[in-house]
Amino acid sequence: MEGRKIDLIGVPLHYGASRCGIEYGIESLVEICPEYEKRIEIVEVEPQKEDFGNKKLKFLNTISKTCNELAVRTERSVREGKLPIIMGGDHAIALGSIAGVSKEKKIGVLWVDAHGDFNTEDTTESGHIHGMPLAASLGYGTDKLTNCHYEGSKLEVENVVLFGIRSLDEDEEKLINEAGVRCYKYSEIAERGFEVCIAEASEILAKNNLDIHISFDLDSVDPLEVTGVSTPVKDGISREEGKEIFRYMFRNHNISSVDIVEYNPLYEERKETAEYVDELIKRIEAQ
Ligand SMILES: [Mn+2]
Repeated sequence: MEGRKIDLIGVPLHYGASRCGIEYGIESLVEICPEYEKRIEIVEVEPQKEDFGNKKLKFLNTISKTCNELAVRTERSVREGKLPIIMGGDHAIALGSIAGVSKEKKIGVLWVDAHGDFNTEDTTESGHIHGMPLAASLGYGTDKLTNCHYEGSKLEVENVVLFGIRSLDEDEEKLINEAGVRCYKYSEIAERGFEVCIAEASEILAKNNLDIHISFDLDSVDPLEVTGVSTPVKDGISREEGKEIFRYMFRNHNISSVDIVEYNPLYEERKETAEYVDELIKRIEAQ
C-alpha cells in the first residue's frame, strides 16, 4: 500500500446505539486476535452530563465530546501521511473521523451500511445518534453535531454514495432524496448485480478526483454470515463482497481513511465477526 503506515484507532462508544455490547467490540477483537492488542490506540469515552429531556438526541454531549477528540486524533494521523482505520464502537464515531480527515483534505465518502444513518433530530424515531452521522457530516441536524471539530458541513452531497441499504425510516428516506445523495439499496444491488453497482458507485466518487473515506458498518453484511451486530437486517451483501468493496476501492481511488464499526460481541454466535474485522484489516494492509 505504497508503504503508507496504518493507524488503528479504537473508539469503544456505545452511547449512539440502542443496545449495549458494542463498547466491548475492541476488547473482544483483541481477545480473539491478540496481535492487535498493542496496535490499537484507544480514544477513551468519557461520559458527560446529559439532558435526558431531549429524547431525540440521546447522549448528545458524550457523543459530541468523543467525536471531537476522535477528529483531532484522525486529523493528526492523516497529516502525518498515515491511513487511519477507526474501529467502533457504534457508527456515531464516523462523525468524528470524517470531521478529522476532512479538515486535512477534501474527501468523498462511500457509506456501506444496512441503514442510511441519515436521520436528524427531526426525522429520527429512536433518538439514537448512530442513525445520524452521515446527515450530520453533510450539515443536516443540530449544530452540536454538524459543527464537530470545525464549523459547517464536512462533505458535499455529490461526493457521497450510500451502498447496501435495506432499512430506512420514512422521513429519513425523504431527506436522502431531497438532499440528492445516490443511494444503492440492497434490492438494487441484488437486481443489477454487485459488480455493476460497485463499479458505478466508484465512478460517481471518482468524478471530482477526491480522496475517499470508506465508512463500513458490519451490519451491511448478511446477518447469516456476520452475526455480531446490534441492528441486523435480513439479506445484505456477502462477506466476500464486503472484502471486494475494499479491494475495488483501494485499486481505483486514493483511500484517505476507513471506519469499521458496530461490532457487537454480545450477539456474535461464533467468532466470525471478529475474524471478519481481522480479514478486512488484513485486506487493507495488503493493498
Ligand atoms: Mn451505520
